[in-house]
Amino acid sequence: MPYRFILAGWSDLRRIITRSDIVLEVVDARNPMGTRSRRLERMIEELGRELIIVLNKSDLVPRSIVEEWVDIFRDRGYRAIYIAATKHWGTRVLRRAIREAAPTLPVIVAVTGYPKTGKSSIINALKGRHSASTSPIPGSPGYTHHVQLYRIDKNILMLDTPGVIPVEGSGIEKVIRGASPEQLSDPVPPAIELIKLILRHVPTAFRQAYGIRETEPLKILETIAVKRGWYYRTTREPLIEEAARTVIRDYHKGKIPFYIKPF
Ligand SMILES: Nc1nc2c(ncn2[C@@H]2O[C@H](COP(=O)(O)OP(=O)(O)OP(=O)(O)O)[C@@H](O)[C@H]2O)c(=O)[nH]1
Ligand SMILES: [Mg+2]
Repeated sequence: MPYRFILAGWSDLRRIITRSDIVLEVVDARNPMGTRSRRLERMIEELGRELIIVLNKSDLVPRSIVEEWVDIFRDRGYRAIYIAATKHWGTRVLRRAIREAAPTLPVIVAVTGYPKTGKSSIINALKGRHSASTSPIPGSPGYTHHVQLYRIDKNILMLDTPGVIPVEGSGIEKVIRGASPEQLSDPVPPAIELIKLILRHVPTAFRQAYGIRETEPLKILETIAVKRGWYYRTTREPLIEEAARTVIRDYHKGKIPFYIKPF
């Protein structure tokens, strides 16, 4: 990834954090530790803003497990809650957490997180029927029309632009952190790592998601390609690149059963 892109990402994040009182760090409840960013958390602390860790997609994880994760974060001194944005579960809990963390009222909230963690879904879930009303940021001159505030509650304003954490790390780390297949030079090695990781935690995952009984990652990719009729035109070999992209996308969409347990 070009250095300039990473720099721009972090400076955008800093700007968004600076303009808010409370920052939501949205993590994937299936793998909270793999989708949090210490660098983001340090930046929020440095800038003296309040952090709330939001474990989203909790519908994909047993409740007892997600509650264990929340306890782990709270034991370490963080504010943490869990929700399932697309199901509109936990929005009331989130509003309450925001009010409790608010240093002053009205309070401005920013939503940050790695790609695909559900930032937009959270903004939409919170906007709900109040979505039409927007208002300018109080006392913030020079603020352009590019970023607006939504009033999501009497005393809660939310930045409409989510802060996307730049994706860094190895191939599999990038996938876990929401990098799309197009952002990977070759989707096959990270997809194979992802399949291995999923199988370690849920041995029947690919049977459940695709009806495939294979347990060898490359075989799983080949079988997906064959089932869907994806072949190289020249060699008639299964087009595993396309299958790898499918597995990565389906993982992001939560179509493959998987979650990590604490410890
Ligand atoms: N099962 C489940 N899926 C969710 C939930 N929230 C979001 N998703 C899905 O996760 C994917 C990403 O959601 P978005 O809200 O677009 O995530 P985002 O963080 O805004 O993504 P980017 O804008 O790409 O950074 C979509 O396929 C959503 O439907 C949730 O609570 N449960
Ligand atoms: Mg989004």
